[in-house]
Amino acid sequence: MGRLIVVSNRVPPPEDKRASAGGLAVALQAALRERGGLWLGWSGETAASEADSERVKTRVEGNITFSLVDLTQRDIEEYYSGFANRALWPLLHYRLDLADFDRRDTSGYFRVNALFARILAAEVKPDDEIWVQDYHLIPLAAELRARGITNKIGFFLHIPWPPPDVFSAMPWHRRLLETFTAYDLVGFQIDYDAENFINCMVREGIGRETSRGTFRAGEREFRIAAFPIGIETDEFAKMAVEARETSLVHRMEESLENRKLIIGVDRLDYSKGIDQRMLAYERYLDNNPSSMGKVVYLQITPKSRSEVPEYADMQREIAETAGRINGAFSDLDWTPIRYINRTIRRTTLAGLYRMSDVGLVTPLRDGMNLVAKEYVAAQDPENPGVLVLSRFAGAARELDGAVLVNPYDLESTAGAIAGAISMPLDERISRWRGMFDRLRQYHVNNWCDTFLETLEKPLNVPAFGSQQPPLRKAS
Ligand code: GDG
Repeated sequence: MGRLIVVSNRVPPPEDKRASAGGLAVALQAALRERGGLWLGWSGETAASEADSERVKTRVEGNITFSLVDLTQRDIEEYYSGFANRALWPLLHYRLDLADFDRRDTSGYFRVNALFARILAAEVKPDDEIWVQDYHLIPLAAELRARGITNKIGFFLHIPWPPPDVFSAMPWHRRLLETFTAYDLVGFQIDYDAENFINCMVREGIGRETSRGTFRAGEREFRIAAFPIGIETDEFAKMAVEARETSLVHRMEESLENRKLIIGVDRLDYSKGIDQRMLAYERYLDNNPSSMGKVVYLQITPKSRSEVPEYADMQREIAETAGRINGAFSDLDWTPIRYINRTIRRTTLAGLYRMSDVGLVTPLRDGMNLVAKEYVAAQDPENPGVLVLSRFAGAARELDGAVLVNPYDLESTAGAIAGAISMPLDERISRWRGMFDRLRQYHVNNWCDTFLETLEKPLNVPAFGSQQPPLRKAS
């Protein structure tokens, strides 16, 4: 078996700075270590000139080589902040109102993909397998094929895929769709995304499904399937047990003075529905006067993509909503919302999940949502909290013990919060147990292995067997 090559927008930092790496980075590195490999991506640094971005920096850790590319200011603005985060991100999260389709950004996006392909094509050996991660790099395989690369290439999209009427609002929708045909396997988080994608391809007349999950477009035939991403369940559960006893988490507990705790954890992003969530909590307080002074909602929201204007606006709006609710409801010795606008250590986060009575995860649209899974993994089996989860998160297709909500419906979300706060222990345990068992069975390493095994399989062999997580009934 040849090496594995992973390509993603960003590459994880060196080992000594990686203390709290998330499950995805750890799982991909485990897969790379197994076969030896290469991880290519943007360094996060700005190159002084175009010539400088062709000079790849490498870092070697055991049998993994990390290849880091600096991008010019123009590349960063057009490819990353522009097309990836102001066109594709809102479009794929169904937010046409926030999308900015700019010609220059589009050509910057294709230009940077061509740059990565040029760099990679010089490195690829005949039996290497290539795994491309996420929406920043959709045209990469097409660029590699144009340079004569015939290796197996897989692609996994971490975020949702919308139906044709939404996707076709982007002026270059067909051009982008056509580039997918260069892959051997295109993976999505859940079946709904895969279905939407197939509908987009068929609507554009690019090809047709020949059998379930196999798609033909001209001379090329490739697979399309769902691979719901998991977490490092047991490791996270262990971390939560340990973190629960740290002084910081004890301090938090003391400050609560026996009040119930609701927790929300999200990167500051409009897809996460943070503003609506605060409004639903406000509705809950309004509807339940007896809860006044008895519940605290902790929202941890590290800033992200602050260079994108829509994010700066949203940051202000959420801060205003939190301030307004606190102004209206606070008492001398109680503040209903604690809003933290910075990154918390991963271990502390695990301890905070464990001590929370309710995990409030209400994105307006989300590929999967790992916070929902981490919250479940962190719970005390004898006294677990309740997960209140948006039906528009990919995780809702899996986590059948969650209380599902429509985040646009403030009244029913408020009702779900009330129900979760007062849920009896036996119901909490029975809801939690099944979810936890499932998360243990479909660990993030399993996600990684299943994707790579499927990429290796010939098209006439059924895609996957029992290792693939079954999805709950559509609701
Ligand atoms: C994309 C897709 C998909 C958050 N705040 C802090 C912190 N976090 C960590 C969480 C979790 C991760 O960030 C967020 O993951 P999500 O899955 O919730 O969301 P995205 O970042 O949007 O990820 C998503 C995912 O890709 C994987 O495929 O599930 O749908 O949008 O791990 O714990 N971590 C620390 N401090 C924080 O303050 N340490």
